[in-house]
Amino acid sequence: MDATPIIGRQIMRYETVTSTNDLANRYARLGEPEGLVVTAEEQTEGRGRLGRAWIVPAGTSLQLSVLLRPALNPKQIQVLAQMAGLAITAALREAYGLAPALKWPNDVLLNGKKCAGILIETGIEADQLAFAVLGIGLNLNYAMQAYPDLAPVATTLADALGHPVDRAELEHRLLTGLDAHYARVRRGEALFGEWRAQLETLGRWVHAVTPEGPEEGRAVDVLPEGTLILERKDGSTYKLVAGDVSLNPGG
Ligand code: BT5
Repeated sequence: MDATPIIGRQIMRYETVTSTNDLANRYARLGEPEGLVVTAEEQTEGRGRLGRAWIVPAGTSLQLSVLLRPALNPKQIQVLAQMAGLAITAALREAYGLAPALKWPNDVLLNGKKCAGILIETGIEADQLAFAVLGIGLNLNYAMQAYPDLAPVATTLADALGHPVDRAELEHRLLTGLDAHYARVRRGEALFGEWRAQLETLGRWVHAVTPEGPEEGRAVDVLPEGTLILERKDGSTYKLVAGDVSLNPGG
């Protein structure tokens, strides 16, 4: 057992920031030790992957970034997203009896809609991983109805439960879970099997926008470093390394 908790041994709380990932990246470059957590009530430039925006009303939710310095090579970085996905789903199951699922590559779903997103950013020096920043956004105490563009695909815990949740309690539970999973990562354990078992994308017919154009097929497998394998109608396969899929019941 690792006796000392790493994640959350220092928590810096801000009112308004551009992005908690910006601050965590800055602290990383200043040499702060791993485990530092940066949280904010409000992000003016909260971001997702591929330059997309992460939009959340101030003071409602969990928006946090964790500075990590794992002994991983850059190709293994997906284990950090797997660790975050597992910690989030465990917290939601244990605290509220919810039945969350994971969607490839990095989303957490409740009732088929996204309630949390994960953003990993890395600092690479001489081909080595110097640090990683694990950003987590988890929608809590607001109604997604107020965001008509997102409402068809996104949700909040309050929407799923019908009542608000205790944010401090959930933050503590999430950080404790992240720390426990990070201890496993440091011991070299694979989290992939557990993560894969919760991945509702597998077996589904999906559409994807890829660098080579649109693709569609059945998601038949996923590889530990994150690549999703699609089987097209003609039986050929396509390996989706990055991007997004939309789940589609047809096909
Ligand atoms: C993500 O990106 O889902 C990663 C989100 C990470 C946010 C955290 S908050 C703390 C830290 N600081 C940051 O600046 N970021 C991290 P991606 O898979 O690219 O999804 C982005 C897409 O999700 C957007 O294009 C929208 O379609 C949708 N989206 C935006 N805001 C959302 C929300 N609050 N809930 C659900 N979906 C949302």
